[in-house]
Amino acid sequence: MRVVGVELRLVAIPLVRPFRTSFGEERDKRALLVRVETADGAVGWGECVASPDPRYSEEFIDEACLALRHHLVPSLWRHDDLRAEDLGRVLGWVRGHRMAKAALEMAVLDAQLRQEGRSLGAYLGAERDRVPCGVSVGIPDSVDALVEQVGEYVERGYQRVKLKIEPGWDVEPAGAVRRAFPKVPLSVDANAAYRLADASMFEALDDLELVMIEQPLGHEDLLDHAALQRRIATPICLDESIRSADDVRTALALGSCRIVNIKAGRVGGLLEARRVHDVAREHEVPVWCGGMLETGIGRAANVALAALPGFTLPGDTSASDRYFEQDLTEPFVLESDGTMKVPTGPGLGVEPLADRLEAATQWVERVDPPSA
Ligand code: OSB
Ligand code: MG
Repeated sequence: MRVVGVELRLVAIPLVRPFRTSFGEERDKRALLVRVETADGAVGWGECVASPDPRYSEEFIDEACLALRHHLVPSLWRHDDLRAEDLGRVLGWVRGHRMAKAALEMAVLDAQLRQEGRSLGAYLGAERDRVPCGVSVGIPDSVDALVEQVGEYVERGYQRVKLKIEPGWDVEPAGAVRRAFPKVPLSVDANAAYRLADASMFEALDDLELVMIEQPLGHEDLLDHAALQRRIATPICLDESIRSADDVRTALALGSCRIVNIKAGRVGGLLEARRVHDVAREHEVPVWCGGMLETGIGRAANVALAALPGFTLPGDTSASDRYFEQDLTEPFVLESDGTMKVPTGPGLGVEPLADRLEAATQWVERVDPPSA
């Protein structure tokens, strides 16, 4: 495959409710989309999970654009016979910028698989046609509002509810939710907001029988996570700390976690995400698919990934209507059993709807090969 042109596009879509975490609040979803065209006329779409500000990770939308425009996309021009499997090598000279790399890989892979008439799930090794879904609940204004929101999601059938916590909003709201819903699988996500000195708060959370505590400590604090895991019974799940399959090997060797959240964007792409999955599986460590409030484009990839056999816990693969009034693609829906169908069409199996895309677009820029 020869890539002959790339389009970068910023879209913005209002969220149905603001999403607040320990690191900030989002009221609309902004996403950088990547569209590649090949010499044979195939088209592929990718979605970059970088946010406008470098709060969740050091990556952010503007720098992802720069990395794509000046370094990543131009690396493709020299290759006449390119496949997605080559991108690790072709883009490997660029250090970091994993979210930007992942978006380009998704687009190339989508084009490649569309050409082959093969679905992303089948390509990755999906073993299921539906995946169990959880939901991630932002920090609202009050405990009552939280309990009400959780009730809505439980009613809809989500199989696991994750509460965002931060210092001052932890044991009390999580306890209130646990009392209101004694049987619902619950987890909390601190997004790196605590320190090992806060261990007693995590010990108190043990009483709530959570499925896991996600990223309690700083993203570089693998030793402290191991120390915390030795002090608490609830499994620690790492999100921000895991940026590669090598990171998982290190974290598991240290005992820093017992569960891994996999986000393809965070680890540099779907192929590295599969390697993360494989390492965890060899260690019999459960993984689940995280989310970054993706539009239908990124969601399609998440749901395909989540169908791999090691994804044994419900993911943050919620339905389109949990995020948006109108998604960019046909909506992803929650089935009555709390699962979501894995797309079966070629490539991602979805594409942006022209009118939605038009309405959401903030700007479009082309990156073309130097004219011969
Ligand atoms: O930590 O998992 C996280 C959203 C944006 C950034 C980080 C995280 C999240 C979520 C939402 O928890 C998951 C989703 O529903 O997409
Ligand atoms: Mg998280």
